[in-house]
Amino acid sequence: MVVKVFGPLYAAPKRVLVCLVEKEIEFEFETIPIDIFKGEHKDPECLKLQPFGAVPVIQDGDYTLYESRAIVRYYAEKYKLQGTDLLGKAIEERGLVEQWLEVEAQNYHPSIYNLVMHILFASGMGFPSDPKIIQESEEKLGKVLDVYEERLSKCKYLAGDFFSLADLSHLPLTQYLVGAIGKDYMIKSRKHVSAWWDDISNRPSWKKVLEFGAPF
Ligand SMILES: N[C@@H](CCC(=O)N[C@@H](CS)C(=O)NCC(=O)O)C(=O)O
Repeated sequence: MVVKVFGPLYAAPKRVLVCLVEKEIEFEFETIPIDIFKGEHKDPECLKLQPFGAVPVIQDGDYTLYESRAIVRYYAEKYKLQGTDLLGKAIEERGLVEQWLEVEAQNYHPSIYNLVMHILFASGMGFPSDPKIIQESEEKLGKVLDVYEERLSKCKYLAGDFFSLADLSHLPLTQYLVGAIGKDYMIKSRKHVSAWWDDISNRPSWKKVLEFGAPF
């Protein structure tokens, strides 16, 4: 069965791609380019697949799924016994994977997303970059990273001593933070966060996804 991934070059789709590579289904997926800067994600055909007008969407046979974190949970479960186990073995480990996935979505993502939008994309997307939002987002993200520093001083990865979906989910936007938006000091100034980032960003799966290219 070939998995189709719509909109592969952006951050949220990369969350899906790195999961597919970790689960060793990389030779069974096909990417369908969608240019969000040309508004292709709002075309009627795309809206039929993702009615909120965003990527990624996957089509796995006649099964369609959107929302990147739902998609990675789906594949981690569907291919539980193949490739890297991304969910933990015991139910308590699974609980912690889910907890840190939620932390990524609810605490980490909003601040880093604002930084990316206001530092990188504001002019391209036709809205003014707001220095107040940038400053407040950096402060909020710093506080979140302080919690991560404490957590990662006790275990190698967020959910424990095993790489999981929780860590994987941080890859795309943290890559912007250390790269294109030039705030790598936020990671490097925190010893345990820095060691964690070095570890997860050097995984062959992520290096492979970066080779697929990025618009920025
Ligand atoms: N919660 C969604 C967010 C997806 C999302 O924001 N995708 C971006 C690309 S990284 C997008 O399609 N942006 C276009 C838009 O929102 O108009 C998910 O995780 O799948």
